[in-house]
Amino acid sequence: MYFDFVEKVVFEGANSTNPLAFKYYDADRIVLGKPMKEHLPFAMAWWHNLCAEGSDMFGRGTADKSFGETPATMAHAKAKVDAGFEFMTKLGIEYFCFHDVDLVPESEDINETNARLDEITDYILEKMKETGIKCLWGTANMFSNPRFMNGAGSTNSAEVYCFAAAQIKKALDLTVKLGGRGYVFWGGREGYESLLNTDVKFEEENIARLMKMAVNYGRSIGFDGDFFIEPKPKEPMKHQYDFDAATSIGFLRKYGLDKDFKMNIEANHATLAGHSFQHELRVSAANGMLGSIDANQGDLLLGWDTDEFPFNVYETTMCMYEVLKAGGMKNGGFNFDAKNRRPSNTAEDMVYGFILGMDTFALGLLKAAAIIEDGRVDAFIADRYASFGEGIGAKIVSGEATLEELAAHAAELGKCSTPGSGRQEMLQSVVNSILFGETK
Ligand code: XUL
Ligand code: CO
Repeated sequence: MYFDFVEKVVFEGANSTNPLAFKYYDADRIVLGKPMKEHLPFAMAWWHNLCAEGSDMFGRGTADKSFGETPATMAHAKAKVDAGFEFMTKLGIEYFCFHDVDLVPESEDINETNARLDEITDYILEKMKETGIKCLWGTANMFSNPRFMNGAGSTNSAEVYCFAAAQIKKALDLTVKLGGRGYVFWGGREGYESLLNTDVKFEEENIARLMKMAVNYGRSIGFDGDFFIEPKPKEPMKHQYDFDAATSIGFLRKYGLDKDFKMNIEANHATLAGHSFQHELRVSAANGMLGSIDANQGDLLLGWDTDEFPFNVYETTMCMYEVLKAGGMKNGGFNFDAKNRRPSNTAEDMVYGFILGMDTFALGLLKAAAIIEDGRVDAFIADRYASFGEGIGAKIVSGEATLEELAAHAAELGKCSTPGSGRQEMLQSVVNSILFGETK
């Protein structure tokens, strides 16, 4: 037992002052016809929760994640599994996400690493059977090992490319073994620092070839979930190819990968790209590609990926509004790709981080449902485009209109009427009143 200070984190309601209780996340509460836990399939990110010790560029870690064993041993890898399952069970988290090398210490020899991965996933499978906890998605870490310094799919070295392929193949095997519903490509080093040494066209083609091979292999071993691209504009590279959702969707379509892939949208990556979280979700949903979410929050005053636990209810409300409008996520979930701040270095802080994140998303869900039930925002949007529901507008939408016909229509009118107010401030007031209601 690593988290022996808590038996189980339970829902106590908004008035509770117990820091180890949920204030808003009430797993079985029905919202818009289904329980909160089905709207919000939360996942624990193995890397942040069980591996990251809070080191940064200026200093070593502050949190002890040894879980009673010597780091970089298989005993430690197993202790992480024990701690992780205890943590998820106590918080009611039903899924986890992993990179290959989060699970075991990486050896110099990939064959040895793979043998360790086989051993640890046998152990994880046992724990999954005991607890009912499931795997949301798996991925291969193709950015930490020095061999990936010039990229993985975008590397200049055919040998490195083969190691990337080998890691993807193994990570897909493990994802299928653990019943994962998704497989993620986050292109950490798939980008460039300087165009003076980079063949962009070639690198993008090579990334697409690797993804195609992954799809073919995944399908051949029975993986019927979704492949996800997780867009991010920069960091670690100056420029990353999967800049944002629109760029990634264009890339997938160009290479015929759009039927197998969807987006895994991370809040902090959206803001790094100069977009809102909601924008990235909307663009994905509008293209039928809203797949999964990396649930965190950035700091707009900083230009890097701070991966904070989300506390901004306005943001999660708008996120959940998009998710509800898109009809939920099929194979996706809400993966807390988030870490405690460096000075929050105790086991209690790990639990507080998840309570904060889960409560913030639960509140967002409740408020988004309230916006939808209130109906004013949706009615305004529907009405805003009403001129395309009849007459010449309907003809435009049906695709039958010609440019000449529309020009003739304009000529007949002579003067154009105003298109109607956008009413932004009124709508923002509506949202505020739904969010905050009456105050004491
Ligand atoms: C990095 C990031 C990754 C991916 C998985 O910014 O978000 O942890 O989620 O590789
Ligand atoms: Co992420």
